[in-house]
Amino acid sequence: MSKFPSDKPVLVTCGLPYVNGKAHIGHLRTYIPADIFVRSMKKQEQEVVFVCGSDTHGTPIVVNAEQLNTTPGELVRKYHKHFDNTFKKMNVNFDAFGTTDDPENHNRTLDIVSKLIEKGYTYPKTIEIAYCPGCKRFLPDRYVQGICPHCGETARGDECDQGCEKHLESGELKDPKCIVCGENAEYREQEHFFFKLSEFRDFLLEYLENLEGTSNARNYAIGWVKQELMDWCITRNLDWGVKFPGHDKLVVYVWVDAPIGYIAFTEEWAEANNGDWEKFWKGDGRIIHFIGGDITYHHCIFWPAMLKGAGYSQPWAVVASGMVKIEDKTFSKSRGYVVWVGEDYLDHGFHPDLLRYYLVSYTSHTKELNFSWKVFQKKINTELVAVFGNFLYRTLLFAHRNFGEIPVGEIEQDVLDNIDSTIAKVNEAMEQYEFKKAVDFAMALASYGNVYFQSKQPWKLIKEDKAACGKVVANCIQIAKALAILFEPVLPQKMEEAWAQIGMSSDIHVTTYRDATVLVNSGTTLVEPVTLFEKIQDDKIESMVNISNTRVAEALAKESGTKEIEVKDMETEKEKEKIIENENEINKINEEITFDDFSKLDIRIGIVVTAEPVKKSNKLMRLEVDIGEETPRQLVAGIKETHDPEQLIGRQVVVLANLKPAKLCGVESKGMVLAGDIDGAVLLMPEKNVEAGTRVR
Ligand code: B3M
Ligand code: ZN
Repeated sequence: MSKFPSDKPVLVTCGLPYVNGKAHIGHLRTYIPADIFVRSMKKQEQEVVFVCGSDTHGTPIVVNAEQLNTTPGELVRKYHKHFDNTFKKMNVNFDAFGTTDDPENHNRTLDIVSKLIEKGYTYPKTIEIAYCPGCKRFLPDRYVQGICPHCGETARGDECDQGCEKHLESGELKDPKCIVCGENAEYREQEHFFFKLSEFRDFLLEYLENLEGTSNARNYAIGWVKQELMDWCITRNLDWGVKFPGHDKLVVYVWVDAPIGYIAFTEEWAEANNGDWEKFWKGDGRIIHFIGGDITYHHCIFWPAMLKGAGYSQPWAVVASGMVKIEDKTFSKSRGYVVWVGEDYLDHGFHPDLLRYYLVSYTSHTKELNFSWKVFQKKINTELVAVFGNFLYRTLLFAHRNFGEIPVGEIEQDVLDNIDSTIAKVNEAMEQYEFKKAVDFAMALASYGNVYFQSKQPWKLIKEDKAACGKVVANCIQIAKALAILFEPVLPQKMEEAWAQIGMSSDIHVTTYRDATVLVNSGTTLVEPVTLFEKIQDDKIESMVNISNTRVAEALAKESGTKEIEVKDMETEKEKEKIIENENEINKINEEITFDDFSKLDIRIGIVVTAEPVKKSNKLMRLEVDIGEETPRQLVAGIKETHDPEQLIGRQVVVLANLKPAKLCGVESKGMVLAGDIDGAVLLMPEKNVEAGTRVR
């Protein structure tokens, strides 16, 4: 049975962007599919409200403001505007877009937290908080960096963001350091407040069984609840945020007031539109959260428990997207793998709708999405231009030239059936949050239109039988009308233009799927059409690729520093070989070095691409190792006696990448492969396969 339209109103929300920097393509993976979903709901005649807002609190904001020498208030005002504008430009159409610093959110948070306190779901506890003796202050969450106790990766105070992604409680992080001054932090005792998440285990298990949305969210959450639920510390030592009731020096943890923003923004929508927010948050309206997969824990566990505890309704569905990669590399601002929505896309004259199309048609919503300029170009050129655009343009141009209006002609049952079945399939896919499938079904109708046009040969018919030709054209325009409606959620601005071109004067954004089979009006004047989608040229894409390559190269240079390490005493070839062989005493610990000394070493994980023995040497092997650069590095290693070339290819090794190049037996080595020297060389290898170029620290 289909889930929509339902008489229960639907509230759609998107994960709130931290407004501490610019919008990038990774952000859009939540907002664009959600906007498409909402527009499609409207076309299905489902009552739906769409809210979002800026996440303005927590250390992500405070730390950034401090680094940028501004106040949190200034910072969030600036980027709130930026996000609001970006969403408007990308045609993401929220009914309300507030901020978590709005009075509505302060009040709602106070209400919910007070209810949790009243009902005994919170308790005080003395815990260890990182404290910086240098800065003389407590270091919540992102103010502190150290080692994850679970996986050993570098982690922040509240989450292992680079490793196992686990949430960390205060005091868990090992070797804590202040991120502002770099000093070692110490743990000091302080009283904080906890939320009794552990009491919600049975509730959550039952709740999650019935949670709608994508299965990735539900399954992960069930897995976590079955393991162990830890109580959450919900207070922090910060000035900026929502005050914890009765404690002037504490604010609530950002993950308390951020999701409450969803309620506050619904209230803001209600105030402005004479609507009723309680039908969602206290009634049986359906709340659907669109989020990035990395914040599933917060939305499927912490948030429903908090709502339940405070006596509010819980989300009906959680739709979690896969991650975004940039040109096959893990998204990373510091490494330059980022595509900014403004300066890298819109400012280059690309139409917002094209990116919307790419983001939903690339792959299934829960899978990883790889942004690549070349794939972007290919998809636009071969799908939007060659199939959809081509059908619209040839139909409308032919109609305009030969009739000047929509000709008279009976619409064939087969055409109407095809439109109906496409709509049914699109709806079904939308209901399963399979946006790619939905777009593909719509595109299949465009292909059907092309085949229809081609097989009926209207260019011949016009000379033989104008009435028969008129009928073909009328049918094509019916298909074009249906396509405009079906594609409006994905390409809202372009379809406005298409709508005008087929002679429609109504507002396409309020049309419904039912309108798609309402017969077109013969006699409607047709203006001369213009092509809706232009082919993206190779040189344009090349220049975009250059921009991103330059950014990555700059980031790399910045990261590894420009100075190469001077290695002394490497006069003769023999001696150089000796160092590589590492025949020195391994027991004696070398002179102490500082962290700064260590950080000059650029050590990376690489993948061996080529391996061959160096002919003139007994010990040396020539390797080519991919360390994430454009071409693999040539390295020479003293491993000929211990390793077969075949066994090495494809293996991951650890490379010192900024060692001054040296010639060994006439072969240049640009860096060093690291190995333990116990009984012959023992190559260092990572515990599991990671991306080539991954830094070792
Ligand atoms: N501001 C962004 C993130 O962690 C965070 C989302 C809040 S949603 C209530 O992805
Ligand atoms: Zn400090």
